[in-house]
Parts: sequence; C-alpha cells; structure tokens
Amino acid sequence: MTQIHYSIEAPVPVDKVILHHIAMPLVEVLTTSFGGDTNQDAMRAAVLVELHMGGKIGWGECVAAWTPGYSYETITTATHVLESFFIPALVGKTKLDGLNQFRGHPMAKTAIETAFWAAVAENRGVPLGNLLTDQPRKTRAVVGVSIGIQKSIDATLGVIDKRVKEGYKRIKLKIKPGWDIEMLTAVRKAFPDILLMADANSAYSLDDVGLFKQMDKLNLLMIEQPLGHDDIYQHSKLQPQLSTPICLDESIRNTDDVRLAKETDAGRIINLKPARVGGITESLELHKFCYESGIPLWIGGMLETGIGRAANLAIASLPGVTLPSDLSATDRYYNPDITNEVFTLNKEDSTIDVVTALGLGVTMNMDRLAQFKENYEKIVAVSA
Ligand code: OSB
Ligand code: MG
Repeated sequence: MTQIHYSIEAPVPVDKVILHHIAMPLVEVLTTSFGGDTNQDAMRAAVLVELHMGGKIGWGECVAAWTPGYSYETITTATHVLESFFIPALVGKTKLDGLNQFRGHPMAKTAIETAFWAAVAENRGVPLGNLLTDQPRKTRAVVGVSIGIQKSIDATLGVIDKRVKEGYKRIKLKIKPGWDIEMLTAVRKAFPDILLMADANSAYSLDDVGLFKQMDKLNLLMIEQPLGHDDIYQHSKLQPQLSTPICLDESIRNTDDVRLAKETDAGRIINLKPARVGGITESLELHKFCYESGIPLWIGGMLETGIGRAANLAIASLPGVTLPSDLSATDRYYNPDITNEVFTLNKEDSTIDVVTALGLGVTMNMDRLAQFKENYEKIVAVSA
C-alpha cells in the first residue's frame, strides 16, 4: 500500500484504545464465489475499536472475517497488528501519521483510523460527515441489496421479489462458474426493468470472455470483479471487449489503482470499500479522484454492524458517489444490531437517511456488546 496523507488532527491526544471481539448472528448467510461460510455458522465476527480521546469515545469496526477469503486479513491478524503496532503508534498522539510506518492490513487500519475520526468529530461536536468535505452532502444515500448464491433459480426469483417489494431498486447477484448466465437470463426475463448487476468475486479468467459477451445482452448495470482479486492487467484485456462496464472491487487497494485502471481501461466503475483502502483518509482521496475524473463510484459493504455502516453512510453522502451503494437496511443483516439505532429503507426512492447526529451518529448498546462478546468467546473456545 502506498503512503496515505493523513491530514486530520485531533484537538487532544488519544488516551487509550480498547478492542472488543464480537460475533453476531447474521439474518442470512451471503454465499459468494469464494465459497464456504466465511462467517462461521452465520456468525459474523468483528473487532470493534473503542478509542478514548479527551473524555469522548470514537468507535471503529474491523470487517476482516474468520478466514482469509475476500481478503488476506482475518480477525486474528487484525488483532495482532492492532495490539502490537497500530494502537501503540497512536496512543498519546493527535495525528494518524504513525500508521504509515506499517504496510498492508487495511481493514485493521481502517478500524482504528475511523475510530480516530469519530472521536475527533465527538470532540468537535459535529457529525462525522461534516469533517469529510466542505461541499454540500447528500441527505439520503441511494442503496441496493446484495443477494448471495441460492439453491435454485426459483429461490433466487423469490428473494429478488421480496427485496423489490421491500423497496430495493438495485439488485446485485453473486455469481460463480455454473451459476451465472442461465440464472441471470432467467432473472432478467422475470424482471425486465430492474437495475441488475452481478458480482463474481474473482471467480473467472480470460478464457470466459464468451460468457461475459453473453452477459452483455442482459442489460446489466455492471459486472463486478470478474477476474483475479489482485489483477488489473487481465481486466484491461476484458473490458474493451464488453459494452457492460466492469466494476472493480478487490483489485482496488488505493487511488493509484484507480488511476491505473482508468489508464488501462480495466474497469469503468469503482466500488469503494473504505475498509479495503485503509480508511476514511484514503477513501476521500479516491473519491476526489473519481469525482474529478468522472468515474462512477459507489460504496461497497462488508456486512458491517451499525458501527461500520454509519461510517460508510457518511462517505456515501459525498457528491461523487453516483451509483447505488451496498448499504442495506439493518434488518437485512442483523436483528438486533449492536447499535441502538437502526437504519431503515426509504421505500419510495431506495435510499437510507444519512446520519446527522454528532460524531459517528450511532450509540453502542452495551448489553448487546456484552452478549456478542460472549458469543465470540464461545466460538473461539470450541474451535481451539
Ligand atoms: O464482494 O461486495 C462484496 C460481503 C462480504 C464480502 C464481499 C462482498 C460482500 C457484499 C456485501 O457484497 C454487501 C453488503 O454489505 O451489503
Ligand atoms: Mg464485490
């Protein structure tokens, strides 16, 4: 990862940082091409960062999973780098520069970096979003829903029907070899007009170009991350052969990757997951580049709890976020969530209200935090 230019400054130093390991029951498992259940028994794990600054607390979330499926990071690697390196580099400091001496581990970095931003917002008595830009922000973020690989095409049509009735106006379907063109064709036939897209999570190769040319006929909004998770070169060989835009997710680790993708025509849409690029600071840089270059952008999701979702929503309120984001209502992920506040879908326009309360804008439910920490301890004890 390239150096991040941290400019945010805290009015007072970081006092201390506490980590919380939690496991939360997911309302439903999101099955993807990288397979398995990266959330053991539908239990999504997370490391929450509680950062104390000037008598206020900022929260951050690490979205690394139990296993290195989507990313090489795991709950365990994140805990290690946070405890051994990132926390000691920030305690007593008013700036984030100390993080730059450490390479990689963007998800762990994001957790503490976001907690720092949230604590600064708390100290200044402003909503986090106000710290992100001087430009007018959206008050509602346009959102869609991500649907995992189902047991059958009929089951898929049923889930889409339910989501469309709930008010989601953009549907993303996970695909993998053997679960692609036939399923997508059936969906398009049943729903001729919905905003539809597919996410392959790196399951294909350039040998599959014929398949993508068939998908070109389905009027998809985009095809997300068809090729290698760390590739830009091969995507640049695929995109010019298609009329459907490729959206890069896994491949984009920072703003320079977007520059490279643009110059090589490797993808024409960017999925920005703040956790994948190392936090809010790099997200702002990447957003600025896309905005100024006219590259369509949306905010991706990692099944965040209310903590991570609130931060992602603040970023989704930026003017350069031009396509529906993977930020669904709380009840699509958790019931209950770890925060007292829930996010609901505005049915009429498929949006979620951007948080306007001070700081991160959500509050931790301490009883549930204790409960979810117990869940985590039980799972770790059983697998030890
Ligand atoms: O590829 O976008 C992805 C969740 C976990 C890992 C990877 C992905 C996803 C999603 C979830 O698609 C989107 C969401 O949080 O709603
Ligand atoms: Mg994706």
